[in-house]
Amino acid sequence: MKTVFSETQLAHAPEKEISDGELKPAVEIPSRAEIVLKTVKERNTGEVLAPEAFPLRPIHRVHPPQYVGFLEGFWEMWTAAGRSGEAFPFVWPIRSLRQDTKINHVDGLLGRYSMDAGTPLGQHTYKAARASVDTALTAAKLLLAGEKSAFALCRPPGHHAGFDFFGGYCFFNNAGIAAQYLRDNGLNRVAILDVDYHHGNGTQALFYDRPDILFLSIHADPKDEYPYYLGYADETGEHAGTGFTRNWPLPLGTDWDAYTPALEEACRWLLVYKPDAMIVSLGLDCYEEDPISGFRFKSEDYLRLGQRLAKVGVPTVFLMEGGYAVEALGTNCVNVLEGFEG
Ligand code: SP5
Ligand code: ZN
Repeated sequence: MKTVFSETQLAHAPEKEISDGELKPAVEIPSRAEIVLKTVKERNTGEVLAPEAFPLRPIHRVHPPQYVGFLEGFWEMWTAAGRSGEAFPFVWPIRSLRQDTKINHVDGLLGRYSMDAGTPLGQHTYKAARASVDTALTAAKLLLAGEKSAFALCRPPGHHAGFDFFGGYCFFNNAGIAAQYLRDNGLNRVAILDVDYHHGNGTQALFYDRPDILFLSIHADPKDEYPYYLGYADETGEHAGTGFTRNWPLPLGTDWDAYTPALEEACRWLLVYKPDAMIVSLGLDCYEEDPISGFRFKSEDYLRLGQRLAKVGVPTVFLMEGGYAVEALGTNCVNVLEGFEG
């Protein structure tokens, strides 16, 4: 299987993040991608390609120009306001606050376009996030050219980013943009299977009212885990999309045996839906040693995950999302790819 990766994705290099009431060392860091790339090369998974530079058009199919423009112009605005370090939002237009005012101040805009205070924005975030989208789109294009699978070594990740907001270490919704791109290039039905430990709230919301992009997610129960406000079992889509979203929230402590029934159900949905292509939002944070997560996958379980997904028998883009146990990340990720290839 071919891997797509761009060094530009390493330029987003946050130092710290706000979590558990503290400023802590950031966990969504460049070494995550570096170790996966190193393992892909060591284990000869296949050729590694640089992504094509795509125009903004496929991004604008999913995110509005105002949001994209905010991210693009952010650093200039931030430094013009006299700031120099990485930024965190801290005020949001929630219930009872005005939604309709035109905001110009960078602090107001940070809240307008975000969902949490846990996602640092820096000087090179925009260009790294663009490169991450290019990586996803290039992998999708490989499927259109006839490849049976491709690996998009994306970073920063994407599945928490919504229509017009960043959060959860995500800026552009790589999986959503790739899915829409596949639709726009002749595929009728695309499935997204999200196996990141956290619910893919951004991806779900993008396609919640659409039957042409099926969204399936297996994740830690949001009553106990980020993102808290989405990812419950009763969310199954709306309007024309009714029945085309499925969630399997699982308890903290879930191991492979407890995970398998949900995975089997998700695979049955895939068989019924018969997508022309599948995008796997491949978070690796279900791993037992993950520093911010609470599931108990072992490294060999990722091999099993890849084997199971191969049996679905659909052209597949694996697209990296989260996973923060850096030492094991390469092994776990390549285990999925090797499991899939058999
Ligand atoms: C893509 C992705 O995996 N994003 C995850 C974002 C999670 N943000 C919330 C982090 C909260 C960390 N709390 C850790 C508790 C264990 N000490
Ligand atoms: Zn995650």
